[in-house]
Amino acid sequence: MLRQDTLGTPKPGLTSLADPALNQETPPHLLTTPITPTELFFVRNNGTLPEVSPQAAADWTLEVTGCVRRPLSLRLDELRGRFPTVEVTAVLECAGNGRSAFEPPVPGLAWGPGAVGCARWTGVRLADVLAEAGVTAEAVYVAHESPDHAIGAPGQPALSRGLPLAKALAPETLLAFGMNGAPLDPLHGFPLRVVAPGYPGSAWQKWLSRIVVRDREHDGAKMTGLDYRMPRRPIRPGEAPDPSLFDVITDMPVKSLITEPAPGFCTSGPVMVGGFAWSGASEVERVEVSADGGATWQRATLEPGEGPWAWHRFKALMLLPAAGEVELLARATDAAGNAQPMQPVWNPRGYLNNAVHRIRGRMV
Ligand SMILES: Nc1nc2c(c(=O)[nH]1)N[C@H]1C(S)=C(S)[C@@H](COP(=O)(O)O)O[C@H]1N2
Ligand SMILES: [Mo]
Repeated sequence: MLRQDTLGTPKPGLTSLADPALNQETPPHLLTTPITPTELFFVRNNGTLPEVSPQAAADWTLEVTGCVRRPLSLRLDELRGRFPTVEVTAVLECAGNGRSAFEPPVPGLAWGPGAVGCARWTGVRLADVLAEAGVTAEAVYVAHESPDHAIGAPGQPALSRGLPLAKALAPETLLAFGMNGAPLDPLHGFPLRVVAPGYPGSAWQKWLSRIVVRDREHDGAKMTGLDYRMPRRPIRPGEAPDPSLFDVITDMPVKSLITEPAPGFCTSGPVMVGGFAWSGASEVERVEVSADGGATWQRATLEPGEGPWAWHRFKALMLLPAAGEVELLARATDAAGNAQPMQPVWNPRGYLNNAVHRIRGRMV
């Protein structure tokens, strides 16, 4: 089925992380457009890269099994032919985005702020496929399987995650074969991936080959223990974590990213501060910027997003009085009243760092 089983070729211009698997983030100042071009889109692989030839893609089958009345085995052309095609513009953010800012440091990939992008995803609704399979009454969770494996361990899946049934049935959740008007790129899951808008990247299973509908939460690779889970109550560094007090991450928190000016800017006169803001569960309501450490805030203008799951561009023209070093801050607030915290909220695996984004530069 697979032509090759490799680590993949890094994209030029992105920042590669120190890891045996291919992991690259986007320097935020390269994110200049509301739709992130595929060649600039961050890459997160937990293991190998299944490179699927066009022939292998034509033979690719998606199996749907488990708690269903009619197990399915669908080739891609059948999937496309049998269900309506839909397009959703959505932010994809890794749950570990910004992990390198946690203090004290936590294990895991040391992402800066750039493990996020926003693309147009084309596919069929997972709900339509599940309706065809006939989900039974005991179903509560869908599990996703792919052929990528842990590096150096061919028998061991790299990642097998899933979705609570309600999110699997939500109209925004897709089985996608297209990204930004083209077939999915091999690095982004060609020929088929899950698109779960508002949920962490880990829920967006790439190279999807099998869906198992379950009567309980999934327990596949990186579903259990502390993986992609947050403590229900705040936990202090050094405290022994009890996994039974952790929940699987679902909706991503409200967040903003300054994309202009670039860090290390050196300028005079008014400064245009801009970027993007998004929230997994709610609408972004406002973005504010500050140049005095958050003592005072200036409201930025917010553009409408391309649909409810896209990010919003924000812009603010700031008059910065003094010459010298300056730090610019951005803080987004969503319609539910959640605002970004000033400092990351520490947790043992370093997930969901949605602290205000800060960049430093110099006025001359
Ligand atoms: N099969 C498979 N799917 C996967 C992963 C993986 O390692 N294997 N990584 C997940 C994680 S943690 C993230 S953040 C997103 C990243 O998607 P991207 O590489 O298209 O940006 O893919 C998800 N889907
Ligand atoms: Mo991720």
